[in-house]
Amino acid sequence: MQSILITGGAGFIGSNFVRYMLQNYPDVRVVNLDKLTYAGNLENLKDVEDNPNYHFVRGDICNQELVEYIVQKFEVDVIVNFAAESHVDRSILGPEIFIKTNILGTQVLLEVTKKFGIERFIQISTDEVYGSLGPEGKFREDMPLLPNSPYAASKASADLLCRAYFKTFGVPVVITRCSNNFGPYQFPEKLIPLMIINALNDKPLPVYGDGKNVRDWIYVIDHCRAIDFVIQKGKPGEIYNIGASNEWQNIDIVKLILKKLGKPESLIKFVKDRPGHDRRYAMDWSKIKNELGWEPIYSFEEAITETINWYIQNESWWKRIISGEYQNYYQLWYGER
Ligand code: NAD
Ligand code: TDX
Repeated sequence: MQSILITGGAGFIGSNFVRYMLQNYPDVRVVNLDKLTYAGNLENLKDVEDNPNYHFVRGDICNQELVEYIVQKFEVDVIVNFAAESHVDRSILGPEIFIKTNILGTQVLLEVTKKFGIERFIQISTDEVYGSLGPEGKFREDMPLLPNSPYAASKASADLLCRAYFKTFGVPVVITRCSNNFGPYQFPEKLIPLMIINALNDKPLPVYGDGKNVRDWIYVIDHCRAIDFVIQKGKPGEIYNIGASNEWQNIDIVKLILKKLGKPESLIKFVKDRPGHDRRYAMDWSKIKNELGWEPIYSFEEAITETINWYIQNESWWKRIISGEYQNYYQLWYGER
């Protein structure tokens, strides 16, 4: 690998991955193509913007002409596609953009990968494509795709296009499906940062339904490490689940955050459930462990404490975000709950 195109690199996981690549591969050129939607934020990458190996291009993955130009200009040999509309609740409010970016955008990237013979295309997918689990069992790579939200359906559609481009055209696609990430730079619409910030502001913490939905949490840097393993050793046409065997009921995560911040549980407010709310996610990640040798290395206890501290120390980062468009979204979604 000499030149990697990271799409969506100004978002939460993408920015952590850009930083990870620049730190671990000082000889690799890193190109970040990001549309800078409400979720994209160049402040996430302030510390790397002067790195001579780092290049930022503002643009849309749906723009094939632009993607072709970038691939030629920077002699890209690997593409990692993080660019997406990523929030389930927003996909309930307005699904169209999810279809455009997550499905049509992925198809554009696949087409360019095919046209220029790019060596690897890594599609960053999600556990949500499998749907919802009962109290037992875990998602395996060979399970059917049963998405329940417009977001999950758009990600599942992109996975199927990746499969088709591999089978029909031999495009060297590898799909990863990771469980819920947490860590620095996560946009405060997602559970963990939303709860930290509301608690810091002594605002109600909106827990959907009975709070007993289960998510399997992984520290974002462990996810970045797994993607690195997949770039190096992943087999084209294969799918790799990524997880950390760290299941939590939402209510327990919320109580943990309150405890660590020294805030009262009376801030918790049970609100109207998310429609189509998946009950439980849990990943079987034995394939990536056995075949590629990856496993998570960060302790949840330490990583969540560090993440909470990051939000305490980076108030100006989130204050700028929550004072903008976020307010309209928050009113629209939580106002009626
Ligand atoms: P995010 O919303 O924080 O970031 C998405 C980024 O994509 C933003 O920078 C945004 O500006 C950019 N983007 C959106 N539309 C674009 C377009 N048309 N062209 C170019 N850039 C565009 O999302 P995230 O949480 O960092 O997730 C990144 C990827 O990882 C997504 O594909 C998501 O489905 C997947 N994923 C996320 C999680 C999680 O827990 N957050 C778990 C598994 C998989
Ligand atoms: O205010 C809230 N209250 C609440 O109870 C929010 C925002 C969430 N929740 C619940 C819903 C979920 O059960 O917390 C859980 C986590 O919610 P999100 O942070 O919205 O994540 P989730 O819906 O699980 O999806 C995430 O993981 C898979 C990411 O947002 C996706 O991008 C990824 O694909």
